[in-house]
Amino acid sequence: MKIFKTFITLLVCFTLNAQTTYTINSGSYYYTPDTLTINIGDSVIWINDGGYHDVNGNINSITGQPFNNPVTFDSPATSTVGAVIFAYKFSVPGTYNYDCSVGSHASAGMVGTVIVNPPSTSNPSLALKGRLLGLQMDIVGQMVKLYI
Ligand SMILES: [Cu+2]
Repeated sequence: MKIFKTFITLLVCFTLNAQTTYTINSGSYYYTPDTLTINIGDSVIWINDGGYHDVNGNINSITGQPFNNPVTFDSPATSTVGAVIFAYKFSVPGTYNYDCSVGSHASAGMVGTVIVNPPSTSNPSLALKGRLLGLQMDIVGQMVKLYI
């Protein structure tokens, strides 16, 4: 029974702390997927399928106005096929718009959005308080307390 309880503890901890890395393929003139919804703490990497591209979340290349993202990012451009153009771990929730600032790529359609869910949406199990499989369980933030 002790081994079983330990297993459940590990399982709950793993579920609460699970973080995902998503890949966005980038090419002329697309980001695929162009809209991606993730949870706070997840990471995104943009891979270059071909061409010369960057990941610009600073100044909108079409309008010249700031994107006003929760956090500003702006990667260098690369022409290396298969290279990581940009990798970023999102730790602030909100909507992030970005484009490729190379040439007229943005107006050709090379724009994208990443939506980062706040913790309450990403981890609905955080609201859990009660009994799991007969074990008294409290969840406080990222901490799980099991009373066994
Ligand atoms: Cu581009």
